[in-house]
Amino acid sequence: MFKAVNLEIINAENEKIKNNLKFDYEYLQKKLEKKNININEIKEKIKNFQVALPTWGVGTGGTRFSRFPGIGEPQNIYEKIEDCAVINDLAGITQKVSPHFPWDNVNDFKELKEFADNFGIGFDVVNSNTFQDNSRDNLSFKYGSLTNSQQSIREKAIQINIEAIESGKKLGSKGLTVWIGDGGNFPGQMSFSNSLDRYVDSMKKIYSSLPKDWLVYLEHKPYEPAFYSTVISDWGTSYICAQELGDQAMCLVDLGHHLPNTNIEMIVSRLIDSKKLGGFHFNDSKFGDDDLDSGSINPYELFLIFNELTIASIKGKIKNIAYMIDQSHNVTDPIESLILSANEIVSNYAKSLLVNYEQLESYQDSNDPIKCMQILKDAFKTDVSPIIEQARLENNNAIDPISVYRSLNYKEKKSKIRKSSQGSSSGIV
Ligand code: AFD
Ligand code: MN
Ligand code: MN
Repeated sequence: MFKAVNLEIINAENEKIKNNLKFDYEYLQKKLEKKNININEIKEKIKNFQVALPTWGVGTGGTRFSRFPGIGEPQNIYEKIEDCAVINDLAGITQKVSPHFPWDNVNDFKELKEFADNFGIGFDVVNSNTFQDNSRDNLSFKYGSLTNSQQSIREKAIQINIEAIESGKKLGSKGLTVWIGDGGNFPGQMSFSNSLDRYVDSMKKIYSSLPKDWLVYLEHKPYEPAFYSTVISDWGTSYICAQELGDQAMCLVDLGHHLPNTNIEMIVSRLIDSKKLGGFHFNDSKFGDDDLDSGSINPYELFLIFNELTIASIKGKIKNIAYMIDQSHNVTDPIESLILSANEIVSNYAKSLLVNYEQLESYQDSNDPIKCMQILKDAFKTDVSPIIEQARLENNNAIDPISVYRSLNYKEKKSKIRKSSQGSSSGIV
């Protein structure tokens, strides 16, 4: 197998800080022992944790106003996979990439799969894009895709999703995420009722093309690009549609796709109990679908989400939740942002493993909100970085991935090989 980052470099850097880590790990081990927590058991879970990287996330994003490309940006799916492999070699919990079709233009799937295999990279859930025109055929998505009033346009959108499934099958993927930008900008522009009916009809056709061992993930979003109403606006609508479609349809929670102050962790719990929680798009936000780095604004929320996931998995209510990152990096090197995001995600998962749920439930039952809050806060405040770093060390990844990455001058070197893209076009990604 080919390594995107030379293992000798990683080992040499690890060697320099290994002793410090040993000290920190043993100190945390003793602290956790007092609480009857076995640090090694947690570390093993961390070593097996996985979150998928978005192919579109390794390119520099943009806003409505402009895009400022970085140097050495990946220009095609092969180069994107190479960047994802760098992240995975350093951070180690990002073995799979989630492609976006037709953004990711692939001519030879066999060759692409072999290329990815060589880097130890696999393919996660595939995403379909029916929110941009791509109008070779005059069938524009300007007024919607799967819910468009014109049947021919709906058919085109259905076809794009079926093609995404076909592509995913060739790459070894096991799922499709469907997010549509459909909605209205003005009251009265579209019938809420007719458009939802059309969505369900279109999705039924896509659903019938799913292989039996696949899932389809329905992703909701309250606004943008439509600013008055969207067809799949919230988890309730998503749940109703998933229910209507059948067992292979699940709901996907993108952390940025909620109105401000929404209690996302409670939505997660509700979806778990209704057996429809399928996956996540991790990111963070201050105002809307900001697609900022995970845990950069509200890490406690991320922890509280994992708190719901961990208690549910202890109780046997969930398994195989699809974790993906969905971010747009406008001012940072996406590789660095994705490394830090993966680290935040796994760290908050680790913190949730520190919660004594029996104790929490007993305080809940005896109506002791202070103790309940303290149990969660104690776990959240614990610095779990020695566990995460030790897991990385044992998995042959970097104890300190950012500093190893910086020592590589990776983008600098790539800028000499990769041709740079134009700088002035706007666009979310
Ligand atoms: C949207 C959604 C969705 C989609 C993405 C494209 O988050 O997951 O695929 O943007 O960047 O807001
Ligand atoms: Mn998303
Ligand atoms: Mn989004």
